[in-house]
Amino acid sequence: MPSMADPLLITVAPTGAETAKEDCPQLPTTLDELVATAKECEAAGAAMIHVHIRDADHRPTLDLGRLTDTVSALHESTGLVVQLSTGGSVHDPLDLRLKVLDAAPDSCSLTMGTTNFGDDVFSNPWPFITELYQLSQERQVVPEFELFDLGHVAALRRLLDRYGLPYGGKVHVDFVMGVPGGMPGTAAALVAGVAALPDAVTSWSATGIGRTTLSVMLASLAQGGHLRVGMEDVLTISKGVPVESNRQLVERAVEAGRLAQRTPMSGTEARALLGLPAAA
Ligand code: KMH
Ligand code: ZN
Repeated sequence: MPSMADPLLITVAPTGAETAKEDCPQLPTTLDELVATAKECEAAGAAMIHVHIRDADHRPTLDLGRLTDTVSALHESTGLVVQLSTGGSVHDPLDLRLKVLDAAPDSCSLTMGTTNFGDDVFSNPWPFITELYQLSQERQVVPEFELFDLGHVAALRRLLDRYGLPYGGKVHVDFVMGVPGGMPGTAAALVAGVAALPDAVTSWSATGIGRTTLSVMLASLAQGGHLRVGMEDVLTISKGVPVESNRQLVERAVEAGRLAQRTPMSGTEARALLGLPAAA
């Protein structure tokens, strides 16, 4: 389990699938904007990027050509671990979400159960989870297990018991907290989640949606965890003040980590943490 002295993994989730470009022009939605964001977030201290892409009209898409070009562009321009979202948007069908692995990312998100998601439902039935997991093992893609609820921790234990360890042999999870319909973004919920993790888990991070971002960040650091930040998860830097850029959120995470005596890890260190081979 992580300790206060461990290097800090900062994952940036710059775009997400929920915010419209017209409501937030600073949201990176084109490939050029995404690559520019990735470069500045890496320079600021991020080591992994969690990617959702958009189409020419800035709407969420799982277009395989675009996903493949995105993975290549991010690998060419940065040393970040590239994680593609298999969650997509709440409207994406399960078969297209499985096809995301055809774009050959380093890592993919893998959510451990269905959850209410505001007024919508984020669907992750057990057969989909097991199919995606076995596909990730076959394709040598490292999953990041997304836990939106405490029940998802139990589902992770069940998955590992039945299907063994992920590709690379490490088990990295991310608590996504404060989604309306999921677990609350509180220190108490994070403590309960961490205490319930299976022994096979080798690293964990946490992110709090919206106004829970700071409490989850501080609670994670207090327990020696890692951090995910980005405009997928929060659009204000303080009450009523819009986030200017993803870099600003990464810089804040670096500063919080510094207070906890944690130094941001590089992409190379993140690859080792996650059980990925060194970059080509
Ligand atoms: N956009 C949410 C419905 C993931 O990336 O895997 C799902 C999500 C999780 O963001
Ligand atoms: Zn996501």
